[in-house]
Amino acid sequence: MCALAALLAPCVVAVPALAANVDVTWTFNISPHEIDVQVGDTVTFQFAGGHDVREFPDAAAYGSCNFSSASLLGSAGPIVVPFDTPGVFYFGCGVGAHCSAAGMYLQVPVAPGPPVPGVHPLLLAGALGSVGLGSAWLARRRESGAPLRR
Ligand SMILES: [Cu+2]
Repeated sequence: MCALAALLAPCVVAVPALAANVDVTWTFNISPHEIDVQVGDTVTFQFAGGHDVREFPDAAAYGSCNFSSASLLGSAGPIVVPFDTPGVFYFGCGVGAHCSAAGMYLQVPVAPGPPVPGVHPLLLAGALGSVGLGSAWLARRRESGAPLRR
């Protein structure tokens, strides 16, 4: 029982944090230009008007404030952007020269979320390993002709 408790203990530690939201005041010369989140989190661009939020397709477009292939997410805040997959996502304001000259750009690295709750990977691997070992042992006993029970 103690061994089982020891196995289960990491599961308790691995319980995921609740999804978080980060508010960004979307204005000239935002700071910082990078916000780190996890899968499941959201970022909310807070602004009244006079700006927009566009998502760049890649780092190159982001680095040069090139909006030719960017997607418009909205022209009035608040704009809530959910992050469902890991990766780095790039945003800028497409109004005038707000991106290139007024610092309205933001990158959001999204880290993979915590493990799926319920089954700890080590516990699952251990259970599968035990089944595998048990089957192999049984097979060897049968091959040797030894009785399975005395
Ligand atoms: Cu703007």
